[in-house]
Amino acid sequence: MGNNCDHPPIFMNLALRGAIVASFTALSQAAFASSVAVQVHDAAGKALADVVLYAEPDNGAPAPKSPKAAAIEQRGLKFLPLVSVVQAGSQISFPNNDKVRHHIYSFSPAKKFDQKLYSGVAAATQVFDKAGTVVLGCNIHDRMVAYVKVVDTPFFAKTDAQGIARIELPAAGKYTLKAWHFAMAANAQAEQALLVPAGDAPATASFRLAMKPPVDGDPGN
Ligand SMILES: [Cu+2]
Repeated sequence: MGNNCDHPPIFMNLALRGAIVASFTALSQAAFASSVAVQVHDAAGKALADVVLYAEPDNGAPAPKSPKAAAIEQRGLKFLPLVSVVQAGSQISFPNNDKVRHHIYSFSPAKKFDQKLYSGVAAATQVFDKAGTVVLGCNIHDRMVAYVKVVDTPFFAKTDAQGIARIELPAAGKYTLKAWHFAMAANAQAEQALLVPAGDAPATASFRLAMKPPVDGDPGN
């Protein structure tokens, strides 16, 4: 009996842990009744990270506006993250966490701006209000590059190192699912119809994106 009295706490902990895991699972399924899990590979079958995926509802209703603030920092003479996705109307700040100054610019039609030399958080926040692709560079450091994909929908995600992304959706129904990668070929098949069935199980989709051929003489390729 004495032994038994020492052991119950262990069993209770295990049971409690199981109950907590189960209730978290139930909660997350309830909160996101509809979603789509997307797997992206390149033409050779290699998982592709940093692919922007976004879903536009097919019912013609305007997408809800919920722009969120984002940040692209500079650290180690790099922009971080390399790829950002925001809904049109979102603000992006550019904290400089390097000891040197940077000078950010974009010539992209979707968002042109020029942020003269600065350090710390002196750079003005920029509003990205037009859908499109924005390429950022630094006038001082030629190798610095970042991409901002501005989309007209709040339903988006970016693939992880395994080439997987999950987009939470407001409801079951028909969507157009689009993919974008900064190095994809102009003729890449980057759009597909998506039917999200009612129910708890996520819909699934996959893309096989053709990439641009490597540039001759580029040691990175
Ligand atoms: Cu720089």
